[in-house]
Amino acid sequence: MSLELVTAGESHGPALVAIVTGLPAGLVLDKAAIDADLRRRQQGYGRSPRQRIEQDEVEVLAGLRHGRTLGTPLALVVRNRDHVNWEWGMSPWPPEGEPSGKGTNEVTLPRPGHADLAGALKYGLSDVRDALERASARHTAAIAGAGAVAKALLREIAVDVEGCVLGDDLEQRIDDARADRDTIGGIVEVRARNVPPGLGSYATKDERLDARLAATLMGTQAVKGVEIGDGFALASQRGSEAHDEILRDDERGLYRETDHAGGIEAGVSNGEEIVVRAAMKPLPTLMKPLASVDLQTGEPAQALVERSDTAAVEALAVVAEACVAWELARAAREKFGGDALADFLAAHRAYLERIDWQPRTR
Ligand code: EPS
Repeated sequence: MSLELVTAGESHGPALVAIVTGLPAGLVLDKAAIDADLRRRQQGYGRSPRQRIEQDEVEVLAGLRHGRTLGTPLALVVRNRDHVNWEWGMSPWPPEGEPSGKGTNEVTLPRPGHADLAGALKYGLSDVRDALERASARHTAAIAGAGAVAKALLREIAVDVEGCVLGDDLEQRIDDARADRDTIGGIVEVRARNVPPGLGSYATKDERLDARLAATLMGTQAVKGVEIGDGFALASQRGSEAHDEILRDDERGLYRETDHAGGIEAGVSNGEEIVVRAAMKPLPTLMKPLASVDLQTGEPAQALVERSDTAAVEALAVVAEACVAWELARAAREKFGGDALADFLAAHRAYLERIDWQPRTR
């Protein structure tokens, strides 16, 4: 049994839902810790006024009793407060009466870079809103919730995962872009410390930890590139500079002085810090719209303009952290088994003893 996650929910629908299966029974979950990650994801410079409407908070509908997991599917819900303003437009049944408020209008002006055109063509849509509502990055609130659960499991084995934005000129870039009615992207980095060696497998490509991290990050809205460790820079280096020499002393056991591999060799964690970066493209909703075509008339037009963020790079740092935590927790659950937390922890302890591995405390 592994950890599995399925999410549901549209950006302006009633709620986002995450269902997590495979969590060991007996894991303590703290609502405040999950809510803290939901709030972190909402913050950050450059977000749209939508974030003043939403006050993301988790409701747990199943799988938890008195704060401990039951080993049964865990159901998390995050309500969309903005839904009341879109009720008519996002009604699950054919609406009755007159439309009122925002969100009732059809979209026929696809934005370059969003799901609009691809979704409209794929499903033969006359109203692009049927595609863009699910494709929206609002969905990442559900991912942040599931990531907080994964981090709770990882904390039990002293693994710590942290995301951040690279580059300190972000606010200036955002101010400049907003003044130009434009948008920006950026790069985020996630580091995971004290990950035991042996997570993931080279047995098949789907089991490789690097492939799994790349897939989960590339599966996140607006991500167009992922690198592990020194990534693209390794291509221009010699083997003698690119690889991390293997050392040993009595205190530390086996260790490396460098971490060009980003903690993963042959798709398996090697015990060093896992380092992953993701590149986010500029957001596609521009207040100064790009050229498009009206799908109703076939005539040239300007792309849809509606409320949106100038940048969401700081949000991506939190979401990428959640994605990495999720895949690491999943790989740990595969390695150590344990439908009960005590068994998971006992297997982890026995494994570290067998390989004589020293925890990484730095
Ligand atoms: C998004 C458009 C904006 C973002 C949204 C993602 O939403 P709205 O159109 O309601 O202003 O704010 O992200 C979120 C709501 C969120 O919570 O992250 C898009 O088109 O992808």
